[in-house]
Amino acid sequence: MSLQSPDMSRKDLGITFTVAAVARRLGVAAATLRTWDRRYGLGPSAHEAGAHRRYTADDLARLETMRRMVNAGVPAAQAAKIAGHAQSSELPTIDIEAALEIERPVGGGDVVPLGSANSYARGLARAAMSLDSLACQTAIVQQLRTKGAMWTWTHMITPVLVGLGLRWESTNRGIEVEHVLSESIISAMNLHIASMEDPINSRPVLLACAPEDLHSLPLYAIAAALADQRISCRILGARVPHDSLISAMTRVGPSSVLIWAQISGSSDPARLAGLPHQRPAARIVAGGPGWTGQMPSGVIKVDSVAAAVSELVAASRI
Ligand code: B12
Repeated sequence: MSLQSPDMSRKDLGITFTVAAVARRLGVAAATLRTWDRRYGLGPSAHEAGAHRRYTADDLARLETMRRMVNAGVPAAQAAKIAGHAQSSELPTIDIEAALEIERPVGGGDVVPLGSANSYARGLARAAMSLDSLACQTAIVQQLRTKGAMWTWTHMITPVLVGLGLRWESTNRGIEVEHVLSESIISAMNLHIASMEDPINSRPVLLACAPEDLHSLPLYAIAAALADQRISCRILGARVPHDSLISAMTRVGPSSVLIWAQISGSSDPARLAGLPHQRPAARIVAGGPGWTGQMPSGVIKVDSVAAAVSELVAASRI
């Protein structure tokens, strides 16, 4: 633990960090850091008379390496061995000035409430809280490949999104975490969608957000779940103006159209009556918790991503 890269020793000037600061920086609980210290000897190596032991920049770099590996699925004991024995040149360089920022107390709310979520969701939340896009993306891609899009969305991603939403609601903080996670989800889902071969549908499915809604993640989850059934989509993305949706429908002649509203008031259901009546007819599905009020006749309302996928699959098979 005493090895220091030339870059770090030049910059760290003996500055050390508390367990709480390191926990914040890495996005792991302080209790986890204590466990890593007790079990694997990856702990603070600086001593201060009469005070708690503190972490050096080198300790921080080793723990960062450990966290990255654990997030990528390496068993903790193996990750600790690699991180503990790594040469200084193999460790990430710690920018001391940026690291010092984490010494500032930030108040409560540094934990994402996850309830009884599984270990995949917990790993994803840790990676997101550390703003580690690559770890988020890799973890999601892995589960998309092994368990499919519906499982990954429902059991890995949704608990983290709900937890981040609750955290934001109670602390007004964490938009940067939401953005990192959102971008990672979109990249991972797009990779999964692009790997689909030989779609079975000749008319595409159109996916759009309601005119004032930025919550586009469910569109990518739906597209990835449809890709698992070899159904191809066109994703129009966030905040799609009504006229643009009409124009897209006219140009591609979809088998079905999904308009997702996550927040109430982001669209007026009455406007759905003005969508073109095509031949053959497109199934119109209004999805998400944001739709309130009476739906025009012929419009199917669904509350969840899973229900939306069922409707769109059925329309693609007619
Ligand atoms: C990611 C996110 C964003 C990203 C979107 C990025 C993108 N490309 O999509 C960004 C940062 C852009 C964003 C912006 C905003 N957001 Co936002 N966002 C979210 C977040 C965290 C996830 C959205 C999502 O994809 N949900 C999809 C899935 C997870 O939701 P769902 O299918 O409806 O699933 C529900 C059920 O499955 C059930 N559920 C399932 N499992 C579990 C487990 C537990 C424990 C619980 C309790 C429930 C539950 O609850 C889920 C949520 O209702 C949600 C939190 C949330 N709970 O949804 C807030 C949330 C939707 N956002 C919210 C708000 C207020 C905003 C902003 C207005 C913030 C602002 N002041 O600027 C803007 C809106 C801008 C706009 N015009 O659209 C509120 C909406 C409140 C409401 N009901 O209207 C939410 C709910 C956060 C909150 N707790 O207050 N957001």
